[in-house]
Amino acid sequence: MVQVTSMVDYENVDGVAVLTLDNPPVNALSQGVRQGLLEGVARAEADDTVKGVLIHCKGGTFIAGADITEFGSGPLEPDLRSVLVALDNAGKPIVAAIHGTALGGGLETALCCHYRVAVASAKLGLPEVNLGLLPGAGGTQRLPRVVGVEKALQMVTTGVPVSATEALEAGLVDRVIEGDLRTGALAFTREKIAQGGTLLRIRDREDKLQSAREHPEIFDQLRKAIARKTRGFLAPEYNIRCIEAAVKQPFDEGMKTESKLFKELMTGPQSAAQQYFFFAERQAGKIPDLPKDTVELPIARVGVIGSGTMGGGIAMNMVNVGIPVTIVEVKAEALERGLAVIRKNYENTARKGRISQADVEQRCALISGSLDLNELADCDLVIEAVFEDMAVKKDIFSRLDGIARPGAILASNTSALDINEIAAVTKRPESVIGLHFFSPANVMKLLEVVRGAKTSPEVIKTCMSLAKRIRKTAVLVGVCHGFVGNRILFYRQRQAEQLALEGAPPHQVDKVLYDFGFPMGAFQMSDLAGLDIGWNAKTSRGATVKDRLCEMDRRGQKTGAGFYDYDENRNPTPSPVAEELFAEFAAKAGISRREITDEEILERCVLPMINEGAKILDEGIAIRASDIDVVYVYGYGWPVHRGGPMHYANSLGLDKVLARLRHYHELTGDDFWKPSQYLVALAEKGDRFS
Ligand code: T1G
Repeated sequence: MVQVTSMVDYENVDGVAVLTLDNPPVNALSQGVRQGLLEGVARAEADDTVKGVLIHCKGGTFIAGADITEFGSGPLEPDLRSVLVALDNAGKPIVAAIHGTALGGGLETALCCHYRVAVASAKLGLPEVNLGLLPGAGGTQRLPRVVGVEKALQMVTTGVPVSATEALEAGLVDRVIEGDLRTGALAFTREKIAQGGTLLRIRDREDKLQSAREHPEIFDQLRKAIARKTRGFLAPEYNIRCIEAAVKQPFDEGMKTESKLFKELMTGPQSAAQQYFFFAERQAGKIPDLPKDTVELPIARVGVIGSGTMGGGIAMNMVNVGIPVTIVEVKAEALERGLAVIRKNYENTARKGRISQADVEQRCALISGSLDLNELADCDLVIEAVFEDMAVKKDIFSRLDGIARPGAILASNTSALDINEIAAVTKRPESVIGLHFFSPANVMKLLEVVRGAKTSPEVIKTCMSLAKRIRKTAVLVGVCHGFVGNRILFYRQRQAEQLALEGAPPHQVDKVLYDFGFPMGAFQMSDLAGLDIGWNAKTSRGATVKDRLCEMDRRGQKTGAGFYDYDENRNPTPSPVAEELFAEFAAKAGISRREITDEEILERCVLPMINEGAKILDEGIAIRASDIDVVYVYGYGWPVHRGGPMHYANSLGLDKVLARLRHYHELTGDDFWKPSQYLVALAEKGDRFS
């Protein structure tokens, strides 16, 4: 065994040069790996006793891609492309042995081997599009030559990997290895050595390109099909152009096209934002003040109080990963309705082929319903998901405190209320926490985990770990009204309504936010959520446009009208009623209305979000700026190609953000615009949100 570099070993095993990569945690193609591959292949080529080469990895996975942490620094020799040329031009058969995930540059490396074998649990993909990039080491030119153009298009534009079985069917993998991978791969390599014959390089294959040459319309068909989902993103389109180049250009020309488009993306703001977000999402799971040896509590059974939209969605998250749930309601018909909705959701998913009917039955069987809170006595975690009213929640937690077993975690799904106040009615404040799911709870990735003043490290660690188990991205936040996401949202919504008073019709405000990249604008979002959240018909006195709309029973999509009018398919049309109300309120307030530019609308909606984010950091409600960005991308649809409000502020420059906040503060005299002291301090030092 020879150590070629610190990350690559070389061993001649009876005529097969085995290159073993060891670069934890994911065997990324760091400089030491690239150097080791290049020298290892050269050594094998020069050694006459070597008849073939096997590349495999230690640890949990085959190469998971280029080393993203190297992207910011200048190119470190040897660059990946030159390493892969050496593999591609080798005179002896090279086999890649794949386990875990062969992704990005990892799959591109495997595509420059003559053969690929994998264990059944392996996955293979080109997820660069998720980083705002495209495969920059020949993946867009080789993959279609192996799996065909349509499959390649799907893989590079979605970034979704394929299983080893799918890869075998598509010809991406030559054999699925049973038992020990290294042993099986060695035997396979010896077979190929014994077989002899001409070594066929993928770059020389043209057969899988013919169909697309005859039907070039498939490219525009795909563009049309993904237009809505990829709106505003450059990378999907650039990936398509590279696959088109593979079909229309000779291999080497296609490689030049790929390289040119890769560089354009790599130097652009979108991939910077998406690379930033890749690490931001992983940072969110790191809690600095949680002792390393904090014990994680077992969660074997969960109780959910409330079988409404949120309660049902929360329950689904748990049974999706095999955790049994007891749902408690106060009325039988509400419970039956809630259980029926859960089953209907699963059956719809099964109808789309995403789960089997057996899955539906298995998951529904894990949910039991009850009208008796005492049924939750043996739960390890109880999540309250009832009406957003503090008195109701306090009553429930006080009763629950006497029912739940000692050590059970008591969580509220409240979207804004004070967890400390709820904890105070129990004898176990150390076990009380907020688990703020986002609607629809079984779909949205974000989970705001709200730590109370007395919440214990064990409870925090257990909830952060549970989030990962139910495939959510958890962000730990502190207690304030609205925590992180909704607190920032309140500021955007207030300014959106102010803009409508001053003359920008709701649909103009919404279009600006939609064009920025949000899935919908402020007013459409309010209509979707319902204008009557927190509204009380008994006490309502028409003090705001929203109150007046609720009093007119225009409470949003659910009543067919709110800020917009809705047809039977819930398609919105601007509502004269809402616009007249804004004009009426403006007149009463002595506001002279005017045409407002889209630029002003965007600035006045986004700056308050950034400013509130800075205050949240200053108050310690969020651990880091990137956590706020994770909340906004995963909870509110902030376009990931703009990184999140705090990353966006950095890209604007905090000095500019501060100057504009001061402009509006002076113009309006309203402290709504008063810049956060923390932001002032950063801007004046020429700093950024870290
Ligand atoms: N580079 C550097 N670090 C990486 C990394 C990478 N490619 N992938 C993961 N990590 C770190 C991650 O930050 C975390 O660090 C730890 O590994 C565990 O990750 C030229 C240009 C492989 C499926 O996009 O999808 O190749 O937080 O928490 O849940 O064409 O990581 O522990 O300090 O995600 O088990 C293409 C990205 C790159 C794959 C494992 N490849 N990675 O998931 O662990 S661009 C990717 C993943 C490229 C070429 C192009 C996942 C995973 P820390 P983790 P996991």
